[in-house]
Amino acid sequence: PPHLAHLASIDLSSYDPEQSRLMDERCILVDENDRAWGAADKKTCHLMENINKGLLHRAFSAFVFRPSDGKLLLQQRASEKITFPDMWTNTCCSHPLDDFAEEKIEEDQRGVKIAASRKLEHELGIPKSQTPIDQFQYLTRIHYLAPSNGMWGEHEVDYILFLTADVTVKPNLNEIRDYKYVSKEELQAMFDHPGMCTSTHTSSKRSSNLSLPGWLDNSFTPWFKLIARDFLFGWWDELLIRRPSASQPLQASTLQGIVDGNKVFKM
Ligand code: DMA
Ligand code: MN
Repeated sequence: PPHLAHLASIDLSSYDPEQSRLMDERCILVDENDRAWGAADKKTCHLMENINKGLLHRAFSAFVFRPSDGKLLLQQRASEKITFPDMWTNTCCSHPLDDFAEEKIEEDQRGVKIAASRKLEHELGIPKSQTPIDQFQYLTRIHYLAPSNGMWGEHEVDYILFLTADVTVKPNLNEIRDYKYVSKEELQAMFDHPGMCTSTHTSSKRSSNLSLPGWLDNSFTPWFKLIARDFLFGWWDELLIRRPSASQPLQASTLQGIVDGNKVFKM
């Protein structure tokens, strides 16, 4: 195990109190092959000082699609978030926690699916009854490293999960600032012209005044850009193509076997 930074010296008092409190959650530490070897609090895991020594933890990225039209639900992270505030990203990301025995189950990726259902409720207010564990489709895992601002960043083995479901969203404003459903074309347009990332639900606008395309500036989280670049659009096409008929709902389970789920893709 790497020698970790002295955490007592890191002061969270300038951050949002609720987000500071959540830094005490305990993440699952893994090696590059996603073998669990320990646990550490979220603060320890997200300090670049520790990440630069190789500290790596397990995470998930959930993508929720609307059955009727195949649109993807995006969220904009709240300004209160300590890492990657205000950025647009996939439906929900977080960590399976060492604090809960059921979130450590590796068979059928059950632990990360349980964590995804828990966080979809916490961040977006989606009742757990609308996100049954068995309905999540695991696609693959990516290993990536991305600095955020100042001393914070991400270094994760991230499980990509798809779910097609009708969900009721009641945003937790400490977590998400905004949300919207987008088609493939609409998401592509957001990447090409990030200044157009306005909302369908609130009047909030993006804070960035850069004119760089969204692929380059801070309009989107780094992991969402990586997943979009290498995987998302292809899988989304498959999801729409494999739809049994226009009147039948999309099923994420039709994507079974589309990618090597045993692999950890290093991005
Ligand atoms: C962490 O996401 C997980 C990934 C894949 C980046 P997050 O920062 O939204 O998680 P949390 O809100 O639980 O800290
Ligand atoms: Mn993380």
